Amino acid sequence: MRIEIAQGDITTFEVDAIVNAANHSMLGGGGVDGAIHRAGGKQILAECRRLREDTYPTGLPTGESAATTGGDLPAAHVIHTVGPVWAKTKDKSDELRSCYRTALAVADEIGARRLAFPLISAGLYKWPKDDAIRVALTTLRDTPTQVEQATLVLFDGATYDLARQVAADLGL
Ligand code: AR6
Repeated sequence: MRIEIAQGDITTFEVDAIVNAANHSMLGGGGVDGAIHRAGGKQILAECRRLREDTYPTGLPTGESAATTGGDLPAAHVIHTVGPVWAKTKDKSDELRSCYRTALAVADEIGARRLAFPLISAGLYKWPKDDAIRVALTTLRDTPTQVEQATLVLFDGATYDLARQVAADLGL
């Protein structure tokens, strides 16, 4: 799989699926979640509600992923995942890695070959950005998948520069 790093608003990316850093409720929120629901329209929310009723009555668990339509987005699908809230006293890296792994597994199930990922947990959930980037890139590198291209999308210039640096340090 080719791994790319880009700066911008993930809702504009013309890929098969974009990944959403959602929460357990799947009913929207702030950050990238809010942007995706705003740009994608109410079809996404309708499918999220259906998933809650049929499959996740108590919410989408941390580290798991589920797909809906992309609604009005250029991407055909949104793969919703729930990152862990960062905690100083507990290492939740396995849960963060699981987000990337399960998103790739869902992409394989729905046949999405080109994906765009936000930097999961690195906003409202406060994960330190350099470590969030390292976890994202190494998990994408190490997970077997039929996905051909994964783009890590950084919203602001400083985080994009940091991602380029971390990628170079990892030899990517
Ligand atoms: N495109 C790309 N990246 C974005 C965009 C965008 N349009 N908007 C924000 N980011 P966050 P989390 C970046 O907070 O930390 C929501 O309320 C942002 O700069 O969206 O996993 C959910 O409902 C940051 O680097 O997700 C949950 O309650 C990254 O996306 C909670 O936030 C992730 O920030 C999830 O928190």
